[in-house]
Amino acid sequence: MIMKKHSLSKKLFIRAMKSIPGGVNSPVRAFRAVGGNPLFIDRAKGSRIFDADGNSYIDYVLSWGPMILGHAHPRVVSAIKKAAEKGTSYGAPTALEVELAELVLKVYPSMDKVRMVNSGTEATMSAIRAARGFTGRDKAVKFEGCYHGHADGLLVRAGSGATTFGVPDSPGVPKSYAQNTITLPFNDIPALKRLMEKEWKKIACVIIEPVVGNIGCVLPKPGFLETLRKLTKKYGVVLIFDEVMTGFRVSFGGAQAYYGIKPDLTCLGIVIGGGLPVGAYGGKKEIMAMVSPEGPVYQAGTLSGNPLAMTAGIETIRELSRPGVYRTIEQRSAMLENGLRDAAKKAGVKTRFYRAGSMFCTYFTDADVTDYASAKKADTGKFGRFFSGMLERGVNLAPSQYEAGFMSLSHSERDIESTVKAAYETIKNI
Ligand code: KE4
Repeated sequence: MIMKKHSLSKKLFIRAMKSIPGGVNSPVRAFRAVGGNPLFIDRAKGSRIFDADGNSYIDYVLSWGPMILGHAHPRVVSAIKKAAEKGTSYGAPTALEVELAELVLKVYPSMDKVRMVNSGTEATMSAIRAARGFTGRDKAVKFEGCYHGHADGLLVRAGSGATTFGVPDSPGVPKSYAQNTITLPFNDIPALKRLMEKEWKKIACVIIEPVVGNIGCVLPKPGFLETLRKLTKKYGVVLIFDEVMTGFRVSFGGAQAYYGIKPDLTCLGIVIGGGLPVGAYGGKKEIMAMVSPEGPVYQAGTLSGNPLAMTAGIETIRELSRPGVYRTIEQRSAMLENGLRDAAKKAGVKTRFYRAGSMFCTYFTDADVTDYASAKKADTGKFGRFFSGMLERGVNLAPSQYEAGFMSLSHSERDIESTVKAAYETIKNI
């Protein structure tokens, strides 16, 4: 195997570290969990990304989920170009925001109203604020390993980069903030029941990733989400589904459609911006009526509903709503799952592979992964060697055992065959 050249990425990284903390604008990109220097990307098209040195990779990060159609989709790119010629931001309402809002409400019938923001973090922190304003209660419940963005109160036992870097309880978050966040083990119904029976009067909301994509890919046990819905309804606690990652990913209607659970509020992001910065939160009209200027709960954003981002989101969702799109993505995802399982088995290496729709994760462990504690038992050293071996063989995976991988409509069967071949060659030498 000819080792790839990364000299330009290396030069850029050295330069970047002089002006940007850690040389990156988001920690997980720094390759700290897998070793080596991060790739600096020059361009992308379809299923592939190309780094500064011209190396090409089949990409399963897809910008952490948004590029579900594949990179630089012609319809999305030309629509953004046209929108840009009309100006890039007005700070005033536009028809585009109404169009995207109506599209989202059509696909997510649990949502009566939706507010656009600029990131998943803004979506979740605003949803929690609306729930607190609606109930008059202070506490928010989250699950260990779930990552809902970096708002202070949510960096408690958080997943994603917070777990990768061993700061699930980040310094800089005052104890008083963290005191209003209660964490539970994911999939632990008895713990959930005990907490709700004892503390419901203080609990404004429960926020959950219905499929936990920020410790890899952890599925809800049968009955867990249903029990959560029953208990939150019983005690008047607002149930927030953080579908920033699972929305349009686990199915067109997200995890709520996939599992048949109707949350009170939903947070979206990633796919609904088509790669441009968009987050959204919405749900029951009586809760959303609390949000300013309709109600007293303040939330704002200079670039919220930005015309370019709205255009990218509208075109992406229109493409996704075409017949057969999710069938194709499902077929490709299942083909990859079967291939990766076979590769590990043939190589005689114990792994666990989990998938929900077109998000997935390979854990290097020989025990089931059902929550944060069991995910933490995975062999991150082995994962690091897997990641590097795959990169050298032209496959780009998320640079951490505690992240999910994603499939796009543009991944061909040939891409998947090459990925599986690379996986077997990598795993057998691990
Ligand atoms: P942003 O604020 O990064 O747009 O979204 C935060 C967020 C909220 N909720 C869920 C379920 C999420 O997955 C995320 C962001 N996900 C990570 C990937 N694990 C973003 C990658 C990064 O931090 O660079």
